[in-house]
Amino acid sequence: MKRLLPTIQSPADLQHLTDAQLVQLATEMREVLCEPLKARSVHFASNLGVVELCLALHQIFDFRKDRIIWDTGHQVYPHKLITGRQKNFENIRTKGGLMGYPNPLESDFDLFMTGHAGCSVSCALGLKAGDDLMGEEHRKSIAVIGDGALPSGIVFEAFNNAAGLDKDLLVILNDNRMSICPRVGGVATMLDKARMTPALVDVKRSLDDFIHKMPVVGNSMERMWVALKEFVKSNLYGGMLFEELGFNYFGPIDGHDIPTLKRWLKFCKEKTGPVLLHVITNKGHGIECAAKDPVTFHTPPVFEKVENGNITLKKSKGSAYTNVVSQAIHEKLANDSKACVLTAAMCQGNKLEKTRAEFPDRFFDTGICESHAVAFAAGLAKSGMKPIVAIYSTFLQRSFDQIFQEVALQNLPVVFALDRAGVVGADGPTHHGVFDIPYMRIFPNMVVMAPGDERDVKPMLDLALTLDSPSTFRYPKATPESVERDYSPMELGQAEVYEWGEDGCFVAYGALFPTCVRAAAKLKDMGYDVGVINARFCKPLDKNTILKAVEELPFVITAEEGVLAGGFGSAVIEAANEAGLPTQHIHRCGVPDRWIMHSERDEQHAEMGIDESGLVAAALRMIERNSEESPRDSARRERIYDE
Ligand SMILES: Cc1ncc(C[n+]2csc(CCOP(=O)(O)OP(=O)(O)O)c2C)c(N)n1
Repeated sequence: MKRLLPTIQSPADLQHLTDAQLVQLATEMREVLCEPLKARSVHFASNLGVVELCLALHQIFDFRKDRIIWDTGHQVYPHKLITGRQKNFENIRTKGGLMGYPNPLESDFDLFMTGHAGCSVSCALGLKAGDDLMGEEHRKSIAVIGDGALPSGIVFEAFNNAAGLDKDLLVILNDNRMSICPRVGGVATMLDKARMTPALVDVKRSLDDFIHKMPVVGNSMERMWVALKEFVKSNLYGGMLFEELGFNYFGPIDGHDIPTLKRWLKFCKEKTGPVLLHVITNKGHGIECAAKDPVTFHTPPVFEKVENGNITLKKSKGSAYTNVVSQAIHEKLANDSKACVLTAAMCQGNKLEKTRAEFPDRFFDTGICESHAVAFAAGLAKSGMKPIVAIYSTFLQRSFDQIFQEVALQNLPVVFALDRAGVVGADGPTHHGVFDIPYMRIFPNMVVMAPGDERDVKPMLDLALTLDSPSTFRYPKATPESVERDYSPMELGQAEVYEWGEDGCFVAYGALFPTCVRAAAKLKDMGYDVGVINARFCKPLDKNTILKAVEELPFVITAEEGVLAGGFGSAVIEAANEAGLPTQHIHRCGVPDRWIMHSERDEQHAEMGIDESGLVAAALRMIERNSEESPRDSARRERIYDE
């Protein structure tokens, strides 16, 4: 049979296809979705689940003018395949290749570069309001949102606003009963109830049409029809929350049946005001193992073998910092009945499954609701518990204000364990956790720290749980490393001097410590005596140790996997400046003031000069610069040292 997918260069090429051809196309698209996984980990099960929905949407709407926002954006691969990006698809998530999320730089069919969940309805509503004001009322606006993202608070803010504005907005709820892990909470229960009434969907549609077409004669007649509609609503689909919020709710419908999807999309297209279409899909649809185990197949490891539709996954590379931290958290909960842990829908990502199973009373999954999670943790702390908020650095940004007000301002002992802190490789700029050092260190009383290596993790968590103020520690998406040394005990605000050197010093904040140790060894081979300090704390900063280096050594290089603006290096310069020390011989290595695109984490480190050779090069530049110093400069430096 002739393959159809290669003939689809743009959604315009879909228009003449029959439903049977769309079904064939869906099968071909699923085959292509498997391809990248032979080489690297990519989002998988969510994409398999929306193939038919994507095709139906592109046939019924024209997204050269209409607007579509795929919430989060991890399920955007089918959309990429039919919007002119097929030939580059194989290189998705590699340096210079397609991004794994929507990217307006790749295509006009992508409107926002996103990767965080929850903002689709707000953006689609804003687009509609903007288009109306710009005289482009004909443009339709659609948000496709999963049942995992749906309970995010901002979604309900958008629903509230949409109903108030009464804009023509179509929200498609892609309900596959899964977040990454099984979905949790009251909205999940509500959706489960709605699933039980699919047979009544068409009755509801006919009644809705009937009610809308009935002439309204006088006030009492109007009241009667409103009452009838309310009766129908509450009896046929359980008084769905969406209707109560002012949306016209339709569904649930089968999200894998193309004719059904098209029929309902056409129907919704003609509706005015905010409409929600509830679509039921299977995460992993069409690939048996993915449908059976959507948790593993959300972003599975590389495929080792694909045989007769069976997929064998490559064994993962071994441990990660996440494992070390989750093990430490588990031990804490086992030994301290006040310790508890919170995740915002990332139980699997944070590797907290064992803790969830063994301590269900002290494990809280809030769903994708980071700001709520932080305020909730504040409540737990106030009542005497010791909450550990385990959230990725990038997602915790969503709760900046709760960190400020509910936690820091109250000086509550909440511990923030920030996973994926630093650059994250293939996910790219939507997911890099590079802002947390500045956004945490600005709060009074916040203890800001980072383990230098694997050995630092447990003592740091132990210390955090003894504090009576909030604290945070960060760790990267990386294989843990351990530096051989006489281990210095973890003490609040104390750095660890790994080695003192007469020619200069690296001050490492966090997991770049082993890289700095290797860079110093290389410099030693070249004949330079460069020391290494494992800073451990950004706040309180160990001024005794670090300013001694600033004061005594020809150069100091700070190394951090975070933005330079306001980060650890800035903290060192601020402290030196406050102490009246010169700072021009302090060089900061970290994340520069531009977006770091997707590629391997190693490639990103090299790009930013925070890999071993980048750090060596930085040291050599400092050495060279110092040797080029004018006699006046060096006299001045000597005078300062003498003083
Ligand atoms: C703010 C935020 N928190 C957490 C995540 C991590 N995350 C990515 S996809 C996902 C699950 C989304 O579930 P759902 O919306 O139902 O989509 P599905 O994958 O089931 O299609 C989560 C928790 C995120 N992207 N953004």
